[in-house]
Amino acid sequence: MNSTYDQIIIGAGFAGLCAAINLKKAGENNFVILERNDSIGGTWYDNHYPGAACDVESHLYSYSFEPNPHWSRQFGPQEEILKYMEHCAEKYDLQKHVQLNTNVTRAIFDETSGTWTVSTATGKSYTGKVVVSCSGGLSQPSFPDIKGLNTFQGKVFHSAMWDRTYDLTNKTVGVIGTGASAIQIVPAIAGQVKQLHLFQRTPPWILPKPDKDISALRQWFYTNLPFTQRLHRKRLYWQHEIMAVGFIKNPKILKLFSKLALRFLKQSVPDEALRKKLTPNYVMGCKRVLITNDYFPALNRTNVEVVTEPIAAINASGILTGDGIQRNVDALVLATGFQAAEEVSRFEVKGRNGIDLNEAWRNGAEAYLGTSVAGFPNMFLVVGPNTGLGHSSMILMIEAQVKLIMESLKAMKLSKAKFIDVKKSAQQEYNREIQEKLSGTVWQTGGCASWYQTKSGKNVTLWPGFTFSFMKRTEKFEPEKYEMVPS
Ligand code: N01
Repeated sequence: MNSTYDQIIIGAGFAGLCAAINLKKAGENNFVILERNDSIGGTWYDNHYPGAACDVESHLYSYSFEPNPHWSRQFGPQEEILKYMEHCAEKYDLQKHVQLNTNVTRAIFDETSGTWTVSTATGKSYTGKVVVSCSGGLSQPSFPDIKGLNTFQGKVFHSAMWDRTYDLTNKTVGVIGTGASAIQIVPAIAGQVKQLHLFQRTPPWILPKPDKDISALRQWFYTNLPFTQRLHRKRLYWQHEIMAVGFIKNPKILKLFSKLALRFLKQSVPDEALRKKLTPNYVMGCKRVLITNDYFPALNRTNVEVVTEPIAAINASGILTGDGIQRNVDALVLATGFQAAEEVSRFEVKGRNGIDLNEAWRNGAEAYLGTSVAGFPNMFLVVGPNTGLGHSSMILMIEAQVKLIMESLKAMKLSKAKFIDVKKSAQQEYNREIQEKLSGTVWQTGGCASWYQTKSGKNVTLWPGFTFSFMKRTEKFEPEKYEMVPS
């Protein structure tokens, strides 16, 4: 069975919904959104582990065109973010465009017709002039390569695949990983479980989270005097942009924040031995800086142990560390992150002359403005290579990319092009510039390994600049950077 559309959007997370809303606003209605899950929401649907919340303030981590005056907290919890997304889908009448449980397996471009054929695991295929891939930068869970993991007889969770039907009460639990997910999970379950063993490989840098309820009065102001909400968003925006100076321009600025973090650690963890385990030995910012108020208190609990001895193996009953100590556990939480830099395309993509996207990206993913890849015409990526942020809200980048896509579609329509293909030279020049800028940043020089980089050390995930500079570059379609193939 084949259905024909003007645009095919892959993924119904923040990026996919943003693309769909903008298509609607431009009067386009013949598009489909293919979503692998049984609901919209993307990462905010997948990541429903206990304690899941955003670590960017909700008034910034939301669409600029769809302010929500009713955020209950500074940093919205997962359920509230998902509800906001559902509200957007309903308001812009998107549900009728969404095909759930539709996992894309392949996208093939036909140069003669200038169309893409997208196949799915359900056996259905879709033809469209344009593909907007919004399949997520952090959507493929990464499972640790630990000997014996599959021999464990208890319950195993990945943080992004939480099983809410499993009751952790009075269980002995092992948590592997101390990233952004783990620091939310550990405090949320520490009081419920009998014993928690937290296996830490690298301690994260942690700052206090300026989180609090948003009062009814403030919500009233935001509802009735919308400029107050806009002002609040602006203030948050600039607060975050200032952080970029430290990450990109002058890592010395981060020294100040490191001092703050060390003081926070000292105040929060009285036990010196534990504090030592929790003290990072790399430059702040090299890995994502985490914010939390309840992680250290959770680690101070008598039923929580921080294990820094490397894991030697997992066996049927638990975890064996290098020092020969076996810790038996009922459940194992893998808060081990996502395949980001190493993950090339999740599904097969074939562009002009049958070139394969994974093959084109074998030395690390790259695109022009994170959006177009030479040889893959009329395919646009949202949250593509080097569009991630270490300092602010991804929604800002998503909106900028979608704006560029809309401009590209407009230009294509005006010139009656069959398809547009970014020039290889433009892509190469852009990526040379990006890699050069990245070379001086804390992400490359900070002395850590992170999901930002490929195994060879190439940073293919982060945008090395301010968000306003990305917005500026994506504001207009530059015809000279593309090959416009006439109909
Ligand atoms: O994953 P991570 P995450 N043995 O990759 C450890 C976003 N996010 O899911 O640091 C032992 O950060 C690994 O150790 P090390 C956010 O962008 C946002 O927590 O590599 N340990 C690390 O401690 C974030 O950056 C929110 O030495 C192993 C951990 O697992 C991104 O998602 C919330 C191991 C993985 O940390 C990913 O965060 C949550 C092994 N074999 C996530 N393999 C918001 O609030 C890995 N580890 C918006």
